[in-house]
Amino acid sequence: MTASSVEMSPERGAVTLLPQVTCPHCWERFPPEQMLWISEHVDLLGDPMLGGDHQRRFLPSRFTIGGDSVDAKGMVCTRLACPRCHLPVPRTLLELEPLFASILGTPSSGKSYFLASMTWQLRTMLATHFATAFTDVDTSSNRSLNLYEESLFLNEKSEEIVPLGDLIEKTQLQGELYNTVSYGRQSVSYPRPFLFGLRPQAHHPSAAKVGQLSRVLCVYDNAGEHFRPDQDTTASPVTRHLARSQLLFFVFDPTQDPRVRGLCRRGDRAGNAGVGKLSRQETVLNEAAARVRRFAGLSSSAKLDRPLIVVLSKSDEWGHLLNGTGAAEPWARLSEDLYAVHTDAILQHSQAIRRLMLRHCPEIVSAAEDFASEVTYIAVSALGDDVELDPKTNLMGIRPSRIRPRWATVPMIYGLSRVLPGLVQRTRRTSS
Ligand SMILES: Nc1nc2c(ncn2[C@@H]2O[C@H](COP(=O)(O)OP(=O)(O)O)[C@@H](O)[C@H]2O)c(=O)[nH]1
Ligand SMILES: [Mg+2]
Ligand SMILES: [Zn+2]
Repeated sequence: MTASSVEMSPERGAVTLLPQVTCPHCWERFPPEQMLWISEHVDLLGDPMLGGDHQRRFLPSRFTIGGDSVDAKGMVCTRLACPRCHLPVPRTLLELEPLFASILGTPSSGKSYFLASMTWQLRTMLATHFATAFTDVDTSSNRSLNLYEESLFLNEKSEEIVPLGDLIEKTQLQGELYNTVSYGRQSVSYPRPFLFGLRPQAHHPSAAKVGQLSRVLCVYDNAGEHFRPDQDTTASPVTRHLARSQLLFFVFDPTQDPRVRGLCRRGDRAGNAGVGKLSRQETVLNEAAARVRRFAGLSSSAKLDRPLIVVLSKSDEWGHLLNGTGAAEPWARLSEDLYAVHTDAILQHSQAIRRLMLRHCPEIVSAAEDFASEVTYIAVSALGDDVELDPKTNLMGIRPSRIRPRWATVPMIYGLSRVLPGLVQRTRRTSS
């Protein structure tokens, strides 16, 4: 396969390959003809970089008429891998540029719940409001996230009160988040990206520019543990992609802040969401800022030139302090089936939160505004207002049928409107 060759795909006709492919794991860029293939034959189990239970990677010399490769034992192969780290690269990345988005925050700040609610709702919201398809790029990359989504939104115990901490199992999160690669004696852990195709649909006003506007959205859920100052060694470059990310989401959990906690709806009840140890959350942001500056080669006073979105989680607990802003989602209708992001509504909401934060946790505002020249504050609840106390266990829980995320898609859709304005439009008008 060469850079200029054309591949046929049944649903879209001829597609053009990009001259350079970006690996979503190690972020190396390389021409598509250097791509490795993943062998299929059982005798070819074992890859020197990935270990004994991974199929060997190879540079093919034989192809089928359909353009798939053939491994050393004669099996047809369809899956591709990065020539540097050997991790799988979905084919969509041969056609579409990646768009990197990183979520960071302290442990238990609500990153995984937010991510699951966001992606579940983006699947419908982007299609119904923004004429954009949002899909998993393949069946394997987003497996653990699909499980979180199912646990929140397709839970079998939909009418029983499920303790909040049990909706997404913590243990399930750990090993699934990283891939380990050996470079000789050095092993490196890469955060596992969640990969989504973003493409304008036929009725999108810019549908003709599908090639320019489509992306593979690569989202990283950074376990907060890795933002301690000593944690980003070469062996675990967990935060290097921060420097490459066009969109940064910092999840701040007001219920973990002792000064806000007393004002929360369910404040100090046992089993409450924020019951983990109270932590200084701005240190994570300061550390992330230092790393981004380091990897991007910026001076220590330079500000990030991309939008930083501070996502304030668990707003079901503290949203009443905002006196009503954020009631309706900030979309303005442009036509029957097309909406735009209503920028004034976002701005107003952001300013209300900023005032609240300045009153209660000013160091978060300073840390964020010191890091990026443009900071937007958005309050979300991954679960909604029906969190309740289970009288039997005295733990906070929710009946899965009553999960109604609040503003969970707003940070990403707003972010997309900033970095891909041709795909997601913005307006200052209210609905037409
Ligand atoms: N009340 C409330 N609790 C939440 C919400 N999102 C998460 N939580 C709670 O916060 C805990 C930590 O969330 P999680 O997403 O696992 O945090 P992570 O470590 O940042 O990924 C969960 O066990 C939930 O109990 C929310 O929207 N509202
Ligand atoms: Mg998590
Ligand atoms: Zn790679």
